[in-house]
Amino acid sequence: MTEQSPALDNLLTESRTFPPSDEFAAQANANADLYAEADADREAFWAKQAERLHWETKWTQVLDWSDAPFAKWFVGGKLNVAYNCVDRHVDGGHGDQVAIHWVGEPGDTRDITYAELKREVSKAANAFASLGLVAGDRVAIQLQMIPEAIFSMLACARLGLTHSVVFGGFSPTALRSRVDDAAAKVVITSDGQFRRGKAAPMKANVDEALDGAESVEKVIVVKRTGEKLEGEVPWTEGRDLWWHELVDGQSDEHTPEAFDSEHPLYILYTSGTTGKPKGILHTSGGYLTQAAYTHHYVFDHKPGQDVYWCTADIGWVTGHSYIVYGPLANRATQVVYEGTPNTPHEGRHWEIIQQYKVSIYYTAPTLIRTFMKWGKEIPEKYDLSSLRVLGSVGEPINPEAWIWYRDNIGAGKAPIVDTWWQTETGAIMISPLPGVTAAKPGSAQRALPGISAKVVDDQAAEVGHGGGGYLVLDKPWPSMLRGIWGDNERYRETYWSRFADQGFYFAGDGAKYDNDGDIWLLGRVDDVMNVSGHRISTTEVESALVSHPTVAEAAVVGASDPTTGQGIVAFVILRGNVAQDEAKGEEAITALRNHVAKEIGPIAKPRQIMVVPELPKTRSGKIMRRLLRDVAENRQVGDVTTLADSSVMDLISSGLNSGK
Ligand code: 6R9
Repeated sequence: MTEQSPALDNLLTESRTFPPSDEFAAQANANADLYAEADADREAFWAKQAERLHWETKWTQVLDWSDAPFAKWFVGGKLNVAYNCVDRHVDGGHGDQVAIHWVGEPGDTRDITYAELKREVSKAANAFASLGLVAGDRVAIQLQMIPEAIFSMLACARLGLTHSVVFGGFSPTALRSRVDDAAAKVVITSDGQFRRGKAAPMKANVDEALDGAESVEKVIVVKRTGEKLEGEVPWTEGRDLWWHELVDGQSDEHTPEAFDSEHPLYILYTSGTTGKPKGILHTSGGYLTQAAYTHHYVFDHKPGQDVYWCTADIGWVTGHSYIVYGPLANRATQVVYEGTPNTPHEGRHWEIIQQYKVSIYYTAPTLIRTFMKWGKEIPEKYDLSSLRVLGSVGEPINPEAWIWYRDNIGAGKAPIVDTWWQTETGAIMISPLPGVTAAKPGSAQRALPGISAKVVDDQAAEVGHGGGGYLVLDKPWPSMLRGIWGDNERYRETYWSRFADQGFYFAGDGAKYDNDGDIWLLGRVDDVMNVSGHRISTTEVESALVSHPTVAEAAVVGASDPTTGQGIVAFVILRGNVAQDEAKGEEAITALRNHVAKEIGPIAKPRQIMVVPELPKTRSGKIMRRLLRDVAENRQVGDVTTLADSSVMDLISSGLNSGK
């Protein structure tokens, strides 16, 4: 990847920059001196950030890296994570501040103050303790976005139980393998969940998953859909307990115990390129420090003033760090929304922003492109003037989507923070700082103060400005993963073997520096195509397609090709406001192919472009290119269990077959 292909040049032509306004800069949490301060003494910098938290016992050493790649941060320190996220704010006189404006999909709402959150978490902690759970035990949680999901996570943290949240849409097989791997003693779920206006069973899936699961002693069931759910909720006497029967009668007082800074806080499974999912392990002190630090600076969050909304699901790491731990540690008032963005109508998010005067909004590029597809007329109907910071996470954001987001959601002025990080990194690593950075659409730009990232070539040598290669993290960071649950060897192998001599963490992402030395993420290294010997990233072709006025979303894969090695096959979704039949026609498709050639170069011209109604995505919004490659190569479509909506592949295949 050292040699520069024409495709890699393309993103460099994106030269628009958006410096912060004086007004924003004057009030910003961050300032440019933070970088120098962190560079001067990294450990002192992190020690200062750790002071954001309440420590029962102070640490004696900031970082112990002697057993690399197994890090220990804030060695000897003791704290309770839930105390830091809840009780501390009540003790500080903020018990009446709303912690969570919860909005249910059917329209029911609940405002939860910090005082109430403390009572709910205490009751749940007393309930879990009554089941005999002790610090170190694992609890699996498969819940939709309801308050009990957050109460459960915090109650676990309060007792030193290690939670493993499994996304609500995952299949019984996926749940079972995660329950078994962590040997979870308790599983928390609900009777059913509302999805697009309908009640769908949850408990029935959990029962299917747990058939014969040996570690599981109790299943706690939150009643959410109740009468609305068709059929009986299957029940195993002696094992299953209703949440309200177990929790409601408990005392709402509970004294938290302080745990070691390195006490395991949670396991979160993420899919590997092959084989079984990896249980990414996060611990307490360093994790919470970086979650709180990044939430404070990257979102310019002001407690008591801002209303923050992160649209992620708690089944994803973004929900852990930027709904539960970071914001609550920082005494945020936040919106938590249960449902999908188009239930009951496509303006639902904007309606919620208008109603609660949301000031910070953090979402994923896939959703921004979906909003583009629905059309700007929809957000135009709402008052979004409360918004002052916009965030993006999960994928590279195409410059066109970035500009659309800023213009149509951010009134042409809200700073956008494009935040790069991973389940493994635990918290944001590369991002502009609002009020400091002159933002560039499509680039995450620069490692945060205290963090070090580099783009290197195959030989681990840092590439020059304008060069592309692999993204590595060359220094340990507080919220880094502490391993893969039960598999130290796989941890070393997956992340630390590629650049073992240099001790770099291999992120698995392709990246490049532009001429100013800013970092552009180019997608997973396995998403790089090789067309006639030219390395072209899927991201770049997708960006070129989305920059065309008829295209809302695009996914690009490299399909094997007898002459060129790989050929570029693109799947596109058209924008809502274009004449669909015309835009699907041969002429329009040729125009699109030429558009890509013009934007990137003839080598990047897609061999084939297919217009589809939907794209296969995981719930965290990542396109599953593996499945599209199956379609492009005329294979039977592979495992779809991690898709947010598994019917999408049928929709794509049937659309294509009928179109031919
Ligand atoms: C937080 C999260 C991690 C992978 C990561 C990269 C992609 C995330 C990005 C981004 C470009 C961004 N990614 N944020 N790529 N720009 N701002 O998404 O965690 O689900 O573990 O995914 O997502 O490829 O390696 P996770």
